[in-house]
Amino acid sequence: MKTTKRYLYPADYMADPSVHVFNGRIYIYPSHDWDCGQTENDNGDQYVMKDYHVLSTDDPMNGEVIDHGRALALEDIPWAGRQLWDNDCAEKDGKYYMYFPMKDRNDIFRIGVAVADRPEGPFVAQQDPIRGSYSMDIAVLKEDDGYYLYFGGIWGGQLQRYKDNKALESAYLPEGDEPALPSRVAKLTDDMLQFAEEPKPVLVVDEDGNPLKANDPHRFFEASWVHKYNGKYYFSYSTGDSHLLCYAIGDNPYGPFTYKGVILTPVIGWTTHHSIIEYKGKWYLFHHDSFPSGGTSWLRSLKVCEITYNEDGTINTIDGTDE
Ligand code: FUB
Repeated sequence: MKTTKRYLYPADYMADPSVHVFNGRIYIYPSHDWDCGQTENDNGDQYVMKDYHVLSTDDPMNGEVIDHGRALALEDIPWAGRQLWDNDCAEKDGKYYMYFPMKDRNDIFRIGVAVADRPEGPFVAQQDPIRGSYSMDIAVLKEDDGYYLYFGGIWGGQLQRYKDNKALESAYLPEGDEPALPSRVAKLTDDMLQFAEEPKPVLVVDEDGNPLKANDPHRFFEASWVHKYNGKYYFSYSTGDSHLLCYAIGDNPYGPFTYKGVILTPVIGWTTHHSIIEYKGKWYLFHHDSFPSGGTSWLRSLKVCEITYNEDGTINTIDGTDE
């Protein structure tokens, strides 16, 4: 369906919005795109982000959106290589923990943690990445029994280089009827700085309980997000090369999640990436497209629109293009 959408911050190129409500206000944790002059490739070398800004608002469709400025920069991260991709933030006991993927000096994605006293930062990075972390695209779910960190993405996201949380000698990307590579989830330690357990696969299955296959255009590619609605867990994600945002429903943070449908049809630009929150009784999809940059896939603009549910808990599909 067509719906009213808003470009949230036309003054700058930003993407991959992870959104949370802290102290009654919406805080947006995006990637910060810039025109790096790189040629586009499947490894994502054109996404060479160097810092993070935090935005906030108290009215997503109409209110002022404030850019709180640089919250964390590459040069302030002790283990920095390159490419600050999709981050997320969680609050615990009045402290704010930013989780960010970045390539280390060997060009391997790891997940770092940076800590702040306020949701907008500034954030101070830990000396080293999370032990045993790999790949990218972070989302954190806060539950009564702790915090769950979701991560992973294929192709440039490097997930195909791992099996059972160990690096493979040669990357292996499933094909055809083989089960698709799943996202991963791990609970965090009480101090929020490490994995408290071995990461587990996040299975997306069909109505018969079979994992979606590698050749299914609805299979997981990157951009995990989890929200709760009516006591159920909604795992949503990008399908990458088929350019959809899809979702699946489960009974707990680990899944399995049963595939339910498409949230957003393809947008202008190669990537699609999002988060979903409830604010003041309405549900919002934050995402991005490359329409304002004329389709340049690494110059993306943040957007927001409302989403609606049907009585059975399914989400009404939104058109990714507006015209
Ligand atoms: O922004 C860089 C990468 O592009 C993200 O990590 C992916 O989800 C895609 O949006």
